[in-house]
Amino acid sequence: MPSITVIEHLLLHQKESPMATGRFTRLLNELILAAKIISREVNKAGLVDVLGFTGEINVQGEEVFKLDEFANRVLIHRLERAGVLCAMASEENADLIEIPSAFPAGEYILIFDPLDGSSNTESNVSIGTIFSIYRRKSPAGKSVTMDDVLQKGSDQVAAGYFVYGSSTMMVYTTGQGVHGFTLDPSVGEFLLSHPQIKIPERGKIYSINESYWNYWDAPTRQVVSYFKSPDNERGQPYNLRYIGSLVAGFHRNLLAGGIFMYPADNRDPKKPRGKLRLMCKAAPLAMIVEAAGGMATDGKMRILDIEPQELHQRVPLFIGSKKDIQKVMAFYQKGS
Ligand code: P6P
Repeated sequence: MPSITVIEHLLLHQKESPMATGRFTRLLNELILAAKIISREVNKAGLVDVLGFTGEINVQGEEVFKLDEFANRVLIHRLERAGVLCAMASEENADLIEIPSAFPAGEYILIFDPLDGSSNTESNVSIGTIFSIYRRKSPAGKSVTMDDVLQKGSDQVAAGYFVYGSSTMMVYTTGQGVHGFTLDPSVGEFLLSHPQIKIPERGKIYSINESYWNYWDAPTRQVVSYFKSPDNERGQPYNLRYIGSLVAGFHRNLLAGGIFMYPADNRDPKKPRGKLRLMCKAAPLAMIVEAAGGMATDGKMRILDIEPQELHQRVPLFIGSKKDIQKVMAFYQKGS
């Protein structure tokens, strides 16, 4: 297969798409450049002083890793000057990131998690950058409001992630199929390697942190018991694969089939809806999994239908193969 870059693919295969515009390709190009810089730093993390904590605590009350901060800075630096955004939001920043007046503004809004799973950097586990793209709702020229940003996941115009693992990959969708590109470091280009990704209807893998068993409600325990029992529709237990890195776990399940779960638990009264954020993690991955034929729910409703109330709100997440998600919803339906 000839080597096709991301932009060639976008222009070749989605020319009828409203996303095959010069401004959107500019946005993708800047995201790709940021990812190449982050990938280079992640891949040499063990050799230079970018490991470990910065000693700071982020807006979520979590320790900030140097690579987190580095990735966040690279993305903001590249994207603020691209001339295609009117606002950005990052998991690492409490409020909206304004586009400095020195740079031209555009119509898109970018929401991202600069380095998901970064607590794993020290153990060389794959980590990733997740991004979500919306169009502003208010007319150009006016200042951007939180209303422009707090849009349902179904309003995303594109979503994707970069996974920094044994190879660096980019997976994204504009709603017309899900496509995977692998970075060829010898030419510095992401080349099409996984066209039209489709997630198997039923998986063989379930991914969850079972150490929270005692903090889950009854329907959640029934869900987990189902996947580890031989008496399920598969006729044998699913394999448990959990590496504490959402992007890596999601990517494996997207290709092989399976379900990733991070349910609500009662460990922390301040986080009754679980740990994962809706806007910079769940919504973009939900757009991708649906475009690949899968599903994503909070247990009761479609992730993409949730009306966000605040930028960093959290959501229980069940995401992956369609039949496995339908089973989860049936348990919660019965339990409600
Ligand atoms: P726990 C990483 O911090 C992350 O956001 C996801 O990448 C990962 O799946 C999850 O948190 C791990 O959380 O509670 O299982 O350690």
